[in-house]
Amino acid sequence: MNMSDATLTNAQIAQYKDKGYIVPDYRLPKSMLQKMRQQYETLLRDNAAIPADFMLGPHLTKPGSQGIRGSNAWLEFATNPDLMNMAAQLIGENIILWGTTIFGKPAKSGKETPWHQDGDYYPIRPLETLTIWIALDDVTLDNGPMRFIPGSHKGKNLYSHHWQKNPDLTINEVCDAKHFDASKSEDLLLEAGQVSFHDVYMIHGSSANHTEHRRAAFIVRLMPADCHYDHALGQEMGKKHAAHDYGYRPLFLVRGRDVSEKNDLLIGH
Ligand SMILES: O=C(O)CCC(=O)C(=O)O
Repeated sequence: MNMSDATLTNAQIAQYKDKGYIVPDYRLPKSMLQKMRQQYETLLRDNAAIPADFMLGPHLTKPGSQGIRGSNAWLEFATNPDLMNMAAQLIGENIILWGTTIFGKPAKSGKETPWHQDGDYYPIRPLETLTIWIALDDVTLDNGPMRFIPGSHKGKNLYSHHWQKNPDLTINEVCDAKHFDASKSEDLLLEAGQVSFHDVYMIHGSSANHTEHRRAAFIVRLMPADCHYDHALGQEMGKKHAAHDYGYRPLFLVRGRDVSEKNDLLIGH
């Protein structure tokens, strides 16, 4: 790999600010991608009772309320120095990792992720999060690519959502249609090992996967350590999203220092 691939260009940083997402030139080294895919097989085997569509916190060895038995290997993948270098270009040198998820989108049965904003239920103040979306498989138009509404992050608005109880959805909080024009969406077509970065205010979603090809992605949530991950607020919000453990998430200071001086770096560990 060319070293410069792990560095965002000024044009890419400008695009992140303008559109709310970017796909850098970077690709994970083949050996890392292979290890991640092996770890994913292990994770699925160790957690056969948990639906593969949505697996919360594979980087945690202490099971959360979803009961996942995870592994440190995912923490290592999530904090890969190349990824952190690019993240630092977008959110600064003080970085806290507060979550990971695998959206597995299994072949033939992968569920839809409805249009939503992530930030609607994050106990982070001020609200900021950078998501790194890492493709473990090739993502095509047919197997449920992520779709972004470019520019929807601008203005830092959290738009109204409604609750849609539907077993065919990965999450039930759905952004009200009046806030965006789905015909303006951009599909995230990636090869396995490519990554994208998106802003917490971005409206995004993905359709179901009816193909023969799995579309799994490992997702990393990072916040600048100027922000406060408020566990007490998380416990309050957790009443609605109990399965997400927002009140007890362990925080990992991966770079720099806790600038806010408010983050509880012990809870959940
Ligand atoms: O991978 C998907 O289909 C959905 C991911 C998502 O909503 C997210 O990363 O916030």
